[in-house]
Amino acid sequence: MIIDRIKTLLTAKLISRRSFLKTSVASSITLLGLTGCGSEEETVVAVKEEVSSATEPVIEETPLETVAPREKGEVSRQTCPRNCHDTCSILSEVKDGRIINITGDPTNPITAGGLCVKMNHYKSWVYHADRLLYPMKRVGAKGEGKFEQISWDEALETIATKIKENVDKFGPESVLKYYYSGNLGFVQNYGMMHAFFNKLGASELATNICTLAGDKAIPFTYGKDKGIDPEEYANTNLYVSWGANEAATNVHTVKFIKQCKENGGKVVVINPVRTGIANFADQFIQIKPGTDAVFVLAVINYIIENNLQDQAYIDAYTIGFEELKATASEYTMEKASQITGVSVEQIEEFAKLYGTTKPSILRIGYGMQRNSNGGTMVRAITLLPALIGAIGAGANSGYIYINISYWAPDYVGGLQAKELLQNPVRSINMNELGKALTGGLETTKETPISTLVVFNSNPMAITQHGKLVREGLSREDLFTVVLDIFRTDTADYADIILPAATFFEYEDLNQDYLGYYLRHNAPAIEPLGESKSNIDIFNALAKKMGYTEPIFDKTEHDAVKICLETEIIATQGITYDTITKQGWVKLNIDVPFADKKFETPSGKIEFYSEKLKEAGFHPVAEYVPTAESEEGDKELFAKYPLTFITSSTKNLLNSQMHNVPQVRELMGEPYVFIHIDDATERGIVDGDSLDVTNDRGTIKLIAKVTSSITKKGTLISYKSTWPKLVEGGKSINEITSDRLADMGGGSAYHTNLVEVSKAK
Ligand SMILES: Nc1nc2c(c(=O)[nH]1)N[C@H]1C(S)=C(S)[C@@H](COP(=O)(O)OP(=O)(O)OC[C@H]3O[C@@H](n4cnc5c(=O)[nH]c(N)nc54)[C@H](O)[C@@H]3O)O[C@H]1N2
Ligand SMILES: Nc1nc2c(c(=O)[nH]1)N[C@H]1C(S)=C(S)[C@@H](COP(=O)(O)OP(=O)(O)OC[C@H]3O[C@@H](n4cnc5c(=O)[nH]c(N)nc54)[C@H](O)[C@@H]3O)O[C@H]1N2
Ligand code: SF4
Ligand SMILES: [Mo]
Repeated sequence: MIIDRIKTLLTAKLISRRSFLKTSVASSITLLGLTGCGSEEETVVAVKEEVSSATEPVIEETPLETVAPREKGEVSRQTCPRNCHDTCSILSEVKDGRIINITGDPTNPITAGGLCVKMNHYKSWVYHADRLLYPMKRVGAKGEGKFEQISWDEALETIATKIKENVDKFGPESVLKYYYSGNLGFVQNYGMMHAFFNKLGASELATNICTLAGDKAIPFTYGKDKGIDPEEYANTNLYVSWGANEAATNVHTVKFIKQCKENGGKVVVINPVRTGIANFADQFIQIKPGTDAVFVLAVINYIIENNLQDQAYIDAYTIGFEELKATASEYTMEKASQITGVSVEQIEEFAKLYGTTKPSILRIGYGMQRNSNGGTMVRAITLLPALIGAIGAGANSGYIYINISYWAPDYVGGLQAKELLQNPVRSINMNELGKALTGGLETTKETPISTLVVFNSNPMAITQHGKLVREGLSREDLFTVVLDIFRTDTADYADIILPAATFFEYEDLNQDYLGYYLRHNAPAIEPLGESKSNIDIFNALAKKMGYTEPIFDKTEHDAVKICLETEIIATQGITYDTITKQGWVKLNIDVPFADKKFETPSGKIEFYSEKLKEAGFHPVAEYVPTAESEEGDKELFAKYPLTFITSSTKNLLNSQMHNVPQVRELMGEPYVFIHIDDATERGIVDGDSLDVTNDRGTIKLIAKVTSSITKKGTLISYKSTWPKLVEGGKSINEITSDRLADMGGGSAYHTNLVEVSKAK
């Protein structure tokens, strides 16, 4: 049986390569690019999975007996709306009202035919036996998970009545929406639901949970964050992966990074974790978490001491070079090596390479800035490309962080009816949900939150300091409504659960937040059971509340059209017909900073920033230890000496897919990588069940003992399993910190000290 299966896969792989070559060169590269990008022991599974996904679209073309004939159906085009850089274009086939096949669209250059290990299981997700198909009301205790089916009318009536009651008693600001990125569609995430809360006068939710410290840091240097096109990785001479994990979080760019190498370029990884890219990088710098600013300043010092900077560029387009020189001179190689755990030779090797290679691209990941010193780390990194004149020097030169600032706000403004908000309202930072619900915030002390409406998020799995979030959601006086596709841990605390449709069941518009594409999502099938899209749900609720504004009569189709009429899209000649024809269109975006105009106070790149100083930071850059580290808190470190990083895994997309049995089988029990020295000191061997503990709580993980994935002192696990699906009922975010990053009020998930022991 197994041999037959492997034979089928291998035959199909060959066939698929052949026919992919026929269809598009880019898609064949995807096949090559996707294989071998997983880390160590994960690679075998990854190869099998990606092969199976890549073969799906072409099986019908093969006459071989080993491959079963596949049914054909009507094809429509979707876009994967997950919070994933790739934003894959999808083709699905429908027969008799049911999806029979889901594949990547081979015509798109980025996503080129394959999906990813997790979303290869999209069909099992759409038709999952646990899909919520009807509205439900809670009949057990909060968190117990006992619900009873009710009608839509009863559900909406109950919600409208309770909201009105709570608004009368406590005021509209006692109502809070909690949403984030379960679905990043312009309509279904940023659309008219916000008009509903504006009309109500509910509290604002300050987003985001993901990139804020970096978002805030970059403009100090460049005025605005404008990253290069990731397809250009293939055309550069040096690609630096800095605190990113492309092989897990951005799989379709791995082929471009490999092309960079194939063309003679160099690849460097700077990360405390040996990522998939590190496996083929020319240099892997396994840095101590939270210390990147020291590394950068030592590199800058070396570049200036060796006169490798681009002085003509610096003189023309920057201010503060002398201050930069003076600041960097304090960061000697020896000091940097001691703090970062990277050898002097390695720092020098990188400095020489970076100082002498053009063009180069710095890929700044998001993991690093989820730290109490995340903003200062990103600020320091942004100084590097300016020093060597890489900014505005061409399409394949510069840096890339999150490209969404080019366009997003322009698209959705019209859907949110901001004019309906009559008075200014308080804003609650989504990173402090636990505190907000339990009276731990100044802003919620006087008017506690009475009503919580959750959509596109699963805070019990993804939000920091889970113990507090659970405490808050358990409050008997809190009325909670959850819109979701599944009965998540969060939904278990709801008074009313509303069944949400999947993106195969509604229309939307999406934008890559890294690539330069705009993509359309057409519905493939009718919503399953009585499920409804977010927009349909909020429109119906608005009617129950008695709202008569025309915005609540707009359908999702209307909303897509409104977005397409906004200036940035309309001026590029993109219409409904053009976008729906192929499902995606590449936006015409200039080479970032080609005009050398910077929206900083000086109009130049600012090595020295007065604004940064006014905000309470070093005006150039500095090293600040993280709040939970040996230097940051000696007492805490004595108790909890291990830094616990919990970033992405290729098997999940945040909390999504963890409830799909095939995916859980692939992943196995949640695990943590522990360095062999740390394990030995504690009598831990590979496979042991561990208690991972700090003052916020204890969770259970299986030990994976390693000598290379992480260094001594750092533990690596991943976000964001469902608490109810793991041993002990508590997952990663039970023990992560809800302290805020230094800039922008961002999250600091990785500023997290723990101790481990064999499970009791
Ligand atoms: N420990 C740790 N935790 C982290 C992070 C970390 O680095 N470490 N990273 C954080 C980051 S960066 C992020 S962005 C967050 C992400 O966290 P979230 O934004 O919560 O994202 P997801 O887990 O993808 O999705 C949440 C829910 O949305 C639902 N959903 C999907 N589509 C729809 C729809 O169309 N309608 C409705 N109503 N629901 C839908 C899904 O079923 C799922 O239950 O996690 C954060 N959590
Ligand atoms: N498969 C998959 N893909 C995803 C997601 C997912 O959950 N699964 N999540 C999506 C979301 S919401 C986001 S925001 C993006 C995130 O995309 P990425 O930024 O690529 O991923 P992260 O996993 O958050 O963190 C990246 C890396 O930061 C490193 N890191 C942590 N601390 C430090 C540090 O102090 N210094 C340095 N140099 N590195 C550090 C971690 O080791 C990790 O490898 O990915 C998206 N794509
Ligand atoms: S999760 Fe990312 S890589 Fe996977 S299908 Fe969706 S967009 Fe593509
Ligand atoms: Mo994120």
